[in-house]
Amino acid sequence: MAVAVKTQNLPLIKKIRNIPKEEYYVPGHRTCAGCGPALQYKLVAKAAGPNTIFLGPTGCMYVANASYLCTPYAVPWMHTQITNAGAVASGVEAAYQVLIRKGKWEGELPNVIVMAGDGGSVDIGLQAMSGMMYRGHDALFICYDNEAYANTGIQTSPTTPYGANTTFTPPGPAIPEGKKLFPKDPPQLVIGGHPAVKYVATASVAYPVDLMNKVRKALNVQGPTFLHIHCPCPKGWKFEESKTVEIAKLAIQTGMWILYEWENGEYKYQHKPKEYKPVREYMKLQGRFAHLQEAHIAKMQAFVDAKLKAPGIPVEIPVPPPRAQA
Ligand SMILES: Cc1ncc(C[n+]2csc(CCOP(=O)(O)OP(=O)(O)O)c2C)c(N)n1
Ligand code: SF4
Ligand SMILES: [Mg+2]
Repeated sequence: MAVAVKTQNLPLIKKIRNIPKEEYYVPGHRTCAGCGPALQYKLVAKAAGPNTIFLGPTGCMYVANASYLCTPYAVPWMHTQITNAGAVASGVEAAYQVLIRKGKWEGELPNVIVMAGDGGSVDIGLQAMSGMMYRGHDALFICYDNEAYANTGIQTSPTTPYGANTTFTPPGPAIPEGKKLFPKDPPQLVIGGHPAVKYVATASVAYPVDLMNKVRKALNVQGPTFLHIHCPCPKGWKFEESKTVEIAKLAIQTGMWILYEWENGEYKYQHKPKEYKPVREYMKLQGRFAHLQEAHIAKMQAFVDAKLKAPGIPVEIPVPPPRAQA
């Protein structure tokens, strides 16, 4: 007889003092001082707890964490190719469903969590992520967004902001602003194309309780879920490593990052400032924007102003003309 699949119900955290003390992402890794992705990993692992399996596609959160046969993961973790984390997560989840149904695994279905960079989720890893969501696997896909292909030397990715200086978008006489394109919108990609997904949220390392509760809500939902987590990267964004949380907060205070949840078609916003600061306040602390001229900053401000009219909902963004006419 088939056995019903038991799923977890993780309680929401009301106050900082209720955050579990146990760590499942422990010290001893080799990420840079002030690494935003490492901070979010610690928070996600705490929120998810011991009954968790992480899938880690290639990127800083694999390479800088797992070196010389040592890892900081105190729960099962598996490396995947940068291209296929969604496919591996699908296989892990499907295997547990079968084991439980056949009575060969007596516990609850583990939390299956993909911890992918922006490259491993909405660029090189997009097809596998989309497949996992399309087929409706019970897994959480996290895009920890440091807005670059950081591990291979800070190359531009589809979430790198307009105007950023990366190793593939160096500013120069021909293109003074560095990156010309505006970023992709990962949550909207997921919401727009995947009817099986019922919960999507954005989060930030600046608001740990909000982040952890979004992890728990996503894990409590049966089916595929998606979190987009803003993670400042001192090396790639060129800022002092003690300012990671300050920069993350400024992103929200200037409208460069919007915190929201999308649940069954409804939007809810969190930590929305009463008044937004100019984007310049956020940009001036980061060396990746140091070359920008007034006109470029004004273009960024106009983009953010348009986004804030309908936060979380796609807006028309400036796109370059077809290449032949450029
Ligand atoms: C198919 C493939 N292409 C390129 C690479 C090289 N590569 C390894 S890590 C990486 C950067 C990944 O960027 P992201 O997913 O954003 O994670 P981050 O390093 O920023 O944490 C790249 C391009 C690879 N491993 N596999
Ligand atoms: S390059 Fe950025 S993301 Fe990678 S370990 Fe350093 S701070 Fe973290
Ligand atoms: Mg990245």
